[in-house]
Amino acid sequence: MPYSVCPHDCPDTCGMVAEVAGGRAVKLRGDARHPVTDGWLCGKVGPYLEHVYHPDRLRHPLLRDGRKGGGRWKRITWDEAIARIAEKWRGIIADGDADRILPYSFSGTLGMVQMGVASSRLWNRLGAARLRRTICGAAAEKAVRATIGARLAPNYANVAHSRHVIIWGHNPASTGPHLIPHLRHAQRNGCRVTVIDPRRSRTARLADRHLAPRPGSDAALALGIAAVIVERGLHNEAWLSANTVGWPAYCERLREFTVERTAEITGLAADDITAAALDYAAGPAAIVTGDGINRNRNGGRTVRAIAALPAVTGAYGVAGGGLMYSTSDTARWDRACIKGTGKGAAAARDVNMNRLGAALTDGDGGGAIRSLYVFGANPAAISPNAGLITQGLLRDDLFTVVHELFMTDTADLADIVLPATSQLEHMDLHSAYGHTCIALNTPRIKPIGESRSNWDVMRALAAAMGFEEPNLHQSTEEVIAEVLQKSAALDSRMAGVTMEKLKRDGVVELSDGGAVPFADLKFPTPSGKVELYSEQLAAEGLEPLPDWREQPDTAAPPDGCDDADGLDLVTPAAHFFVSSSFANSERLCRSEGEPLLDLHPADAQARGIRDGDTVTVRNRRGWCNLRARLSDDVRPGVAATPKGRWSKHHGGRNINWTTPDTLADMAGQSTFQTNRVWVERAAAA
Ligand SMILES: Nc1nc2c(c(=O)[nH]1)N[C@H]1C(S)=C(S)[C@@H](COP(=O)(O)OP(=O)(O)OC[C@H]3O[C@@H](n4cnc5c(=O)[nH]c(N)nc54)[C@H](O)[C@@H]3O)O[C@H]1N2
Ligand SMILES: Nc1nc2c(c(=O)[nH]1)N[C@H]1C(S)=C(S)[C@@H](COP(=O)(O)OP(=O)(O)OC[C@H]3O[C@@H](n4cnc5c(=O)[nH]c(N)nc54)[C@H](O)[C@@H]3O)O[C@H]1N2
Ligand SMILES: [Mo]
Repeated sequence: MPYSVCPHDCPDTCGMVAEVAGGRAVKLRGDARHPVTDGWLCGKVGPYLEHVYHPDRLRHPLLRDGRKGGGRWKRITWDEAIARIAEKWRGIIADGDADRILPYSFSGTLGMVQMGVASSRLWNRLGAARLRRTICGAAAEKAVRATIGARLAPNYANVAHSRHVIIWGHNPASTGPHLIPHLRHAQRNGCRVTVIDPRRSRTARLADRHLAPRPGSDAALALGIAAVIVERGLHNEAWLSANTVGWPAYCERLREFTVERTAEITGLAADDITAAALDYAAGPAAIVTGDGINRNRNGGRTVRAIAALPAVTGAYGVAGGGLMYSTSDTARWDRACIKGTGKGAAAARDVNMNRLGAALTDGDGGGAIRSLYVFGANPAAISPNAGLITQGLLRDDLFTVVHELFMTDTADLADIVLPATSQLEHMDLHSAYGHTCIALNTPRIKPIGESRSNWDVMRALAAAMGFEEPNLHQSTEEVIAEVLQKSAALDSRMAGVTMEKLKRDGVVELSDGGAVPFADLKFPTPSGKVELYSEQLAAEGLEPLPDWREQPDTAAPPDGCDDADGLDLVTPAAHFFVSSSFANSERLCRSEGEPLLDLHPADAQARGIRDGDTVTVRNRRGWCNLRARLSDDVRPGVAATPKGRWSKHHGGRNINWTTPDTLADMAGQSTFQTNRVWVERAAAA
């Protein structure tokens, strides 16, 4: 059957069914047969057809006409666009500067071809700089792999067996909404839910208990909770001895995190920490978390400390227990096939995507980037230290190509803009990070205007560059067929996932939906056990045991500001946007409301700020204006505003003009939530 898959960055990766009449998609609904989608779509993707048929969709390739960012464009043909890009790159390569060509992409689509293949094959062959994909969950991924060996997790339905669920630094009511019915059902059956978040998120409103710690203090909280459990003898000594490495050393570490000290570090009441610990120990208890918790300077340590908790009570491999972080490693894909092994496979240069501004300006240790090719990403709006990125994009000697559905903040600053297809217009294969289904998205309508898919553009570029490798010229369907076939050779469960089956059924559930990973107590770590102590991390010079440190923003206060007057700003997901995607939808902007800064009334009063005032949020990196909302939804000392706004809709700046491009403690991770800002009433315009 013709099947559609939501391509957006979300653990739910929904199955969708589009009705088409006379060549036009007229209706889109969630697939009722999909075990996670269960027939309904979220508030953002429900109106997806408005996105597909949005009057602002880019329809033709465009060439800059006049100064950068001047907003004047000339329509050109695809042939001319491709020829110009190839000519520019041949020149750069002839200068020996292939590694100063940078592809920048991330989460516009999570498709295996339109993102996985498209972000690697051509670029490896070119010998371009390799983008380190660290903006989202790199530290958490590394921490989870180091602790339990792989990103494996029970499905959402697992919480039906839980007596207690801790949702930690994660807001699934907005960011993975198909968990919520399972959670409500569990609550009706007596399960208690604790949400740990410095602000009262939509998920916190559903909880039985809300703990609001200081941002970046969660590693201490996790260690403090473990300490309470161990001190009362509620830990599972036999399980720990049999199934973990480093239990004695970890125990030693816990002594540093008495409940009193944990309370002091986190800003929580000691009694609340103890109560949460006792609930967790009573089990079966699951911990649900995502990548939001790792986007701070303690990101890796935090996830290490959280991932240790299920071992303390022996909750790994138990129905209703475990760590529900990510299912990404469920299927074994043939990564070499996906990525292609061109002669540039060992890239001469890595560019950490969180340091894009630096790479575009002073080169960040290499020569400044000469050509940037952006697809499936909107860094001028959504990457950290956006002011520096904008400054880099304005460089006259930078040749920027942006492949997009819309004229975004990033596209505004390009030399060439190429029109991209939406998910209803191209083919792709999707696995998920919140469940274990694999699904095939098939094209349902003709491309809007002259738009082309990511992979089709790259095939054209490969041809223009004279690259003859067959894997640069396969059709999307050929790519998928080959990857499926090669992956089946690596992973016997993949043998059932064939093109024929996917074309017939749309979605295939890989493991049986109720399976709890690690039930056999085999962990794919070097020791085969849960590694509370990680030799691997030690060998890399990283902290081998879970740990917490005070890790403040590294930037000094702006001139004339006192350190003590700074606020910790968190910028989590917006409910009605996905990162900056959909923030150009009139309907969804209306639902989301105007951009607000949540301030605690005490912090507002100390600054003479009233509800509804326009305020300037600033630090050494930059500033932007927002409207203040006074609310005890945030704890004192913390301010919050969602990510996702397009700068050009709000006077040319958004909150990412203040966010840091400092890297976290592991894996070059972004640190959006270690962001100290100073807030004052805006000067009257
Ligand atoms: N509606 C919507 N859905 C999305 C997205 C979106 O933009 N909008 N983005 C998608 C993407 S790219 C991702 S990675 C996922 C992310 O999904 P989540 O993991 O839910 O990430 P966030 O919303 O960034 O952060 C979750 C919560 O962590 C809190 N938080 C921030 N700092 C701390 C801290 O130090 N400690 C604790 N305990 N909590 C903290 C925030 O207040 C927020 O409520 O969502 C995906 N789904
Ligand atoms: N302040 C703050 N900023 C954050 C975060 C935070 O917590 N706080 N979180 C970060 C996180 S977790 C993430 S993952 C990043 C996400 O950052 P990005 O990956 O840049 O995601 P989007 O902003 O959604 O931009 C994706 C763009 O891809 C385009 N697109 C969609 N489909 C296609 C396609 O098929 N082809 C092409 N060529 N284009 C397509 C869309 O129109 C959209 O403009 O944002 C980060 N930014
Ligand atoms: Mo993300």
